[in-house]
Amino acid sequence: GVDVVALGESMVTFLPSRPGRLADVPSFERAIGGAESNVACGLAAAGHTVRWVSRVGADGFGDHLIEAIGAYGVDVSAVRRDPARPTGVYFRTAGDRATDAHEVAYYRAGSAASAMSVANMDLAAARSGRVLHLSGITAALSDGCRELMRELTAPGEGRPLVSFDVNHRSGLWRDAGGPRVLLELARGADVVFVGEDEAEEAWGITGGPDAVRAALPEPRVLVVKQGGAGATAFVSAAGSSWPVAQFPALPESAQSRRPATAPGTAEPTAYVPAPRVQVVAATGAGDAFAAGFLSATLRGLPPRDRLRHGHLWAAATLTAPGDLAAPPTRDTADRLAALDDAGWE
Ligand code: KDG
Repeated sequence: GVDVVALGESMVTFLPSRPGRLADVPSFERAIGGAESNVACGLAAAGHTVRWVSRVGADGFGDHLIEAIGAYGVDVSAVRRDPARPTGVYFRTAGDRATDAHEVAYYRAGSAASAMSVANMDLAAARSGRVLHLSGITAALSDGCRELMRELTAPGEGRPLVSFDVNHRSGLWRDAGGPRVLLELARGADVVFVGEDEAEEAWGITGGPDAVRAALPEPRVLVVKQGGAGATAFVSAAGSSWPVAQFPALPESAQSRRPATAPGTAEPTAYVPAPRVQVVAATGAGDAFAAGFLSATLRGLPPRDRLRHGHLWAAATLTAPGDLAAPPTRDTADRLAALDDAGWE
């Protein structure tokens, strides 16, 4: 088995050659995107063993995705080609510097990956890692994809530890059921990543990380990302459906201070502020954060350091134009993560 399997749709991504409205951008540069394969590539670049499981078209874009993701060191042998459906692509514009407001144009309806289903995926390959990383994007792609997500997150003997990034993309859902499906999937996962803004948009939760935890008490690990401010991790010993031995327990000393008081929560919680960086493009930063957090988790590091690695990996992506940037080397990340608290204010 491998450390991590990531399953989801990847797309050839077209990055604008200059800022401005989609209507005005004259040319685009080819890159790759896909929330789950972004996580896979980051983890593989950092030396973890990783497999990406997906479907792509039997076309040149599919060739490119397989080659580019494989070049990061990700095992792509379980990726299937669909001769009848194309590989999805998307175009985006450069974000406004202050707000990162940008346009996204997806061409993925009817793509090879949108036809992923319980029947046409290699489920054994999907379950072949210690961790299975999934995201809410997949559930939005089609009914078959939604069923596949339910199958992969169903409790059962031999289920890998499921890591789930909510990734609410309101534009992808064809009906109003998205928020409920995402909440169900999150409840069934072991490690959940969600943005504070995302929790408000999808579920109407206001009141910060504690309110998100109150609504989502099941996952053993819940990470609430607070944008440029920081991130909070809740780590509980209870309610775990997977072997604790797979996921090192937390020493008491690892618990770090947190900004807000948490009424009624006695569980270990860590808050780490985000380093301030000049954002070039925010797309993919959440994936990098998840990859850094998972990498530190697999290495048995305490919650504070998992969050710090998440932030450092995210910073590498925030300061690059594409959805994906190589993470800092383990050495560099460890040195930066070891700075004292003053360095992390
Ligand atoms: O998280 C980054 C992704 O959003 C991007 O790479 C493209 O997977 C993608 C999506 O569905 O938006």
